[in-house]
Amino acid sequence: MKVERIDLALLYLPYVHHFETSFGREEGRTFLLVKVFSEGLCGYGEVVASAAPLYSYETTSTAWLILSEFLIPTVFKKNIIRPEDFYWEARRYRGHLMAKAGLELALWDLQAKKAGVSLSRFYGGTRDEVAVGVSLGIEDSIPELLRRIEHFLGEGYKRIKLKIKPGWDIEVIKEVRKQFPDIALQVDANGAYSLKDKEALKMLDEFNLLMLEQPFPPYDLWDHSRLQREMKTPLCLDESIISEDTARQALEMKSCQVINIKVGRVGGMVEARKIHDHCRREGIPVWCGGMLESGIGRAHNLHIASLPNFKLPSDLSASKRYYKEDLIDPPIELGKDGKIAVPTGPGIGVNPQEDRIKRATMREETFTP
Ligand code: OSB
Ligand code: MG
Repeated sequence: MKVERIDLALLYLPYVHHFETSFGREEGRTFLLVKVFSEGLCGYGEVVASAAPLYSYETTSTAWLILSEFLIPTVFKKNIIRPEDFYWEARRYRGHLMAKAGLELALWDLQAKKAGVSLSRFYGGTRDEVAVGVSLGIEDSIPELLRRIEHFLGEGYKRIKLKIKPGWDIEVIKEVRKQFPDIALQVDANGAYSLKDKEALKMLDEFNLLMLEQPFPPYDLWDHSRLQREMKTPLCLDESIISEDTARQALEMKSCQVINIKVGRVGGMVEARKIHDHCRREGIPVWCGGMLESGIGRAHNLHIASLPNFKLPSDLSASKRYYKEDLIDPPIELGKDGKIAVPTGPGIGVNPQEDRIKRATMREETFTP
């Protein structure tokens, strides 16, 4: 079995509702799809880099460049088809973890389809549905945010995550808690604070939050440790954790008590599993983060989140919460008890709709050996 062809496409999908983080407001999402072809099968992967280098230094343009000039040629030159082999070859190149993850995930999908089993089965997942929550952006006003929270609780979501930034934090959380005293609530700052905000952040302790995610910038493990020492709310790291080594270092330094695993951020499933297993050994719970993926990337996340140490609700919501017309059919839907079923068909287990992909595509290229 050989990879016969790899397709790369640049897509844009408008959101149902804008999404604002401490980086700014976005009305839609630009991302890449990778398709890997072999013996009549097609494996799909999504590259979660955005148009601008805000969440990470990667962009859709850097990912396109790294894939087309280095990663795809490596697959053909070394005759790679196994994702683990790709992982080892791709390690030679520094960084560009989202670009690597997109191609590695496409190879995982291909392997599982070849074996005729779902990715969850292939990975050794232990649950057939995953506890999820909704991640809500910054809004123009507190009443507007309260309305949105009410709406998603009404749809059956059992955990709410709110984006915060300086000026949209304590006062907002206070109002949310006043109206919803008992909901499972957590907040995410995407690195918008610094150590000089320590006293203000400590005020979050009174709101019974599940966790405070990434208060400081990515490369600040030490400052996170200094904050965690003085806060009872568990800190969760997202952007800071890019490998098993950074996870180990963060835990050794006591920089956090929870880890958010995003397969794109850590460079693929091989590394994501290492982080998962490391945390499991250390008794640290993980959950699956999201990058507002299309149904293709979200299906991958559902399979990953079926592994045993994903113990907290993941940022995985129904298709209609993100996009009017998701790229897959049927769409992903919220089931009972705030959970989403893990797809059971071969590979990602969902059906990408080529006509919708085509309509959303702005640029495409086919690569052959
Ligand atoms: O920090 O978790 C984050 C979206 C884009 C960039 C960063 C983040 C997010 C989310 C979205 O919170 C979660 C989702 O996909 O539902
Ligand atoms: Mg985050």
